Amino acid sequence: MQTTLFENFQIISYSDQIKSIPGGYILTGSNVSLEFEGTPQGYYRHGWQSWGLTAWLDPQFQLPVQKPTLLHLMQTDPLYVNYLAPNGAWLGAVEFEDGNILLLGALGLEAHVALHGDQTRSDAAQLHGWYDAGPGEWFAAFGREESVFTAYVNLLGQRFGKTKKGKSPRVWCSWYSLYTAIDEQLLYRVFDELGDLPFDVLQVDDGWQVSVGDWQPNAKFPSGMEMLAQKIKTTGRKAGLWLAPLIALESSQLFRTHPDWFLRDTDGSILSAGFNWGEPFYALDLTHPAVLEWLAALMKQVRAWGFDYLKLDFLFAGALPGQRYQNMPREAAYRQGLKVIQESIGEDAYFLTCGAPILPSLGLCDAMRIGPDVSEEWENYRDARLLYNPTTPGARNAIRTTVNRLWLRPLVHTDPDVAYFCSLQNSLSIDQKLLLQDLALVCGFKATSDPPQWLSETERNQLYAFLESNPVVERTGRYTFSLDGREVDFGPAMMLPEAAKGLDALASVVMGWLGNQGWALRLFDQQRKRALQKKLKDLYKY
Ligand code: 9PG
Repeated sequence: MQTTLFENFQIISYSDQIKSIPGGYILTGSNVSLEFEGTPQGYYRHGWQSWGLTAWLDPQFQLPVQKPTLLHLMQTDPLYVNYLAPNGAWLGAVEFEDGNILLLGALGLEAHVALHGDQTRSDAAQLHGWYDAGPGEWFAAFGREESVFTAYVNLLGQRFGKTKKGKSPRVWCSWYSLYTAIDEQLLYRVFDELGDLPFDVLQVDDGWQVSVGDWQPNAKFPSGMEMLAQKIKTTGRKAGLWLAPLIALESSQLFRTHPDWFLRDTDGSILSAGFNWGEPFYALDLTHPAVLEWLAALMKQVRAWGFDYLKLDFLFAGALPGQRYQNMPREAAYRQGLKVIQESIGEDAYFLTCGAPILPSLGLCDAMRIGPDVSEEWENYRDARLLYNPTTPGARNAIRTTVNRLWLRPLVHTDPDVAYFCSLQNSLSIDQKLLLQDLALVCGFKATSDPPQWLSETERNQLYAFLESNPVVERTGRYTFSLDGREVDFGPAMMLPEAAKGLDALASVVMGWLGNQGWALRLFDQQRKRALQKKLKDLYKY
């Protein structure tokens, strides 16, 4: 069916069915397209999972394929990573000269949007949306950016639901200072030193487990997990724990005992879902009844230990394309698994998803990481420029994607990752640190990993004030906000690097190749661990 939409703007829609609703139209079809005249100024690209690049791009700019390819499954939507035209997961939008935008957004799962030119006319283009698994509904809207996204997110809320929790807790998380070097002694010490800093949750991140897949405490936690949770609770806070329950490392007991529980490639071999911790890891098949049973038991175990804030990470693995026990679309399989997890966690605990496919997680969690990891540096030259990888840790990458996903706020607590306050071993400028802090205030989700011992008195006071502050946030532009009347501009984080040229292009090929070598990633991992040990020794005199 072909209809002209939006009175003051000629957009031809090709879809099976069209219904007008306040603020836009609902289109139905497995393939829909909105054809418009004129050259768009910008294209809104929406990344598939938490870490995936989300930004307004120049539609003329050919986004380089990020490297290394070995990490595509864990950093991108592997189905579309090589797609040439501007494209993104579930939704896409174009911006016109007058500042109005045209949005096409899926209201269901397994959907993708791209900006295509018209082969026969140079002045016409289309926002083209398709469902991978049969027909579904779309929302089409034209107008001011904020009202268009608000209308879209409201419709998503009706279909997927939203968190029932009020405010998000203030979190101290062990990752961005101690990384995997955590042990019982060190954490107990940090917990004691936090004193009266107003945190609601102390969250233990990666490093406590025997292996990714084997969720028992390792030798660095001899007193066990119940004691750890207990210790946190005696400080008057909730105990938080990180797990990556949908994946298992090659060397884990889980993977070795249950190879039949994992997602397979079309050729029947077990599909590697990525490479981290110095080895490949694999994805659990969420359509396998034994896997769901195991997951439910794991969640109940963690809750029984006493943890009531769970950060579940690397969740994208549950929605990767592949062969499943039961033939089911990938995101539907994920959502079914996440529901089992959510029910086993129970409503009285707080559930944060990370590395999670965005739409399929809505309504089933309280908070969602909406950008990649931060780090103690603004941008890493190798990653940004040579690998063209906007998903690796770095303050700029995190701010860019997070700010462009703030429209999700009505449905889920939006976690921008941690803010830093300490100057020790941190190359962020004061302004860059402030941007991260202000982003946390805009998101309404405050977290840090700074151990109190690393903070000067002034820095500790700043952290205290940050945790206590509750500014009135007003959006004044796409990247600008007013916090209690103070202007904040996230613009400096938005720019993407230029594609590598000249010598850099050569270095890019070499680095891309290296990044695909297991041994190189392992070496890199070891080097990072050594540097961390040295840093902790310096800082903690251990
Ligand atoms: C623990 C960490 C922290 C962090 C998570 C996640 O693309 N990557 O290679 C990649 C690796 C790790 C990662 C993010 C991306 O970090 O976001 O907060 O919990 O795991 O290992």
